[in-house]
Amino acid sequence: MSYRIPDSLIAEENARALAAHEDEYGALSRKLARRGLDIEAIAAAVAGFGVAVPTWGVGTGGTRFARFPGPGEPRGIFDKLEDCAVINQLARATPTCSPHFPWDKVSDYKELAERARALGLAFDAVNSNTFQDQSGQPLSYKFGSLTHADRDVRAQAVQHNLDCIEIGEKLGSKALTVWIADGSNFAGQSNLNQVFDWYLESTSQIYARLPADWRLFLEHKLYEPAFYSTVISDWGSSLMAAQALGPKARCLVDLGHHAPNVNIEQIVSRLIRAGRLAGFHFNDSKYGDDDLDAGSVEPFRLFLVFNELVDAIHAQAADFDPAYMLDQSHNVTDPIESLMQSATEVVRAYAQALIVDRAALADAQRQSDALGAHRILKQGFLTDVSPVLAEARRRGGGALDPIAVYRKSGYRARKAEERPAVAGSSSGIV
Ligand code: LRH
Ligand code: MN
Repeated sequence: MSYRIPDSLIAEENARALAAHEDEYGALSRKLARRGLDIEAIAAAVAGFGVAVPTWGVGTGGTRFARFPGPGEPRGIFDKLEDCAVINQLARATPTCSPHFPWDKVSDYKELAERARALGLAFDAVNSNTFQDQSGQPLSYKFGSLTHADRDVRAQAVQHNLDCIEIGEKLGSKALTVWIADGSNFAGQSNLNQVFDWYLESTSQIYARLPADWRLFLEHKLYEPAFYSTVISDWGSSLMAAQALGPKARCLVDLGHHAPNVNIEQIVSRLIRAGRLAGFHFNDSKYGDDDLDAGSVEPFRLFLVFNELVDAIHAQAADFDPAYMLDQSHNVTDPIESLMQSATEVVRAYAQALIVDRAALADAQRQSDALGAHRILKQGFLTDVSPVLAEARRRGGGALDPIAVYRKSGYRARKAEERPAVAGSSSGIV
């Protein structure tokens, strides 16, 4: 029998911490009330917010140099779903997960959908993969996929994406995320305009096969693995493609896919304005696509992104229903702990943005009161909303302190017994 963390342990640990929690919740409630804010409204909004877990982030991640698997590594998608269920059981913010194919390939997707349902989980966007060659694959993606100079390779890549849509339909997903590594390492290696034509030619064939209620998420990335040019390198290329393809095509913002110091919150604002914001791959970074834990390097930037999202909600922006997903690589932490912490930091940024006094901010902006406006905005970020996040978890049956309960449960050690170590690849992100 596979070990599950008993809800009784959560209840015991919550009871131990309840008095202190109620005191802090009361203090925050009074602080927000002095600002004319109702903490119960924030608690309700937080309880209704969810961010998807990347199935590829549940196992230990790595880099091109090495990957150091930990104990109790998930052996496949069924183990990954079990771990996703623990993240949601304790942190109550991740009711969905985003699968990646063929990494999560199984013979029976109906069985997979049922297993997820039994664990209280659903599937968000499915991710295709034409950035690696699979064993037995007829044509290589070494020189590209959807934009390869050889039409047969492009056709192979298109077919893989159609297969992912078919799988996604069986899983109840409503979107396909397409990130391609296509690009070049030398000036002259590819015609920068021709490859964009091939991108549109290929993605329009995928777009044509989208079910009516599906979306196509186009994910841009500045560089890596291509180091001279990347076909969909920025939001401009992504938006041009989305607008050329049709209304179901949207632009996905992975926070790590931009040059250092790029104003990502303004990109978000522009994509919202265009009605083309697909959603997010949340993570954090200091240099490149570091895939570090969300909120662990630049929490203020994450807050500023949510400030644009809450502003759009207030403005009832058209065509606004972004998908919130994490996309991280956990190379030195227990992935379950990192994903619980990161989901909590994403919800924190949302709650902080919710308590910004938007009327006062608009006033200060109208009066060009630069510092006044900044202080009003920053007050949201500087307010410790931890008590309302904890209360939303507690009311949802989760843990006041998810990581403390997880460590107390001994879940990882139990999984190490249940899951014999698999000979993992010595390097690579998964
Ligand atoms: C590319 C990316 C993409 C995934 C991959 C695992 O860097 O962000 O979203 O397919 O990571
Ligand atoms: Mn991503």
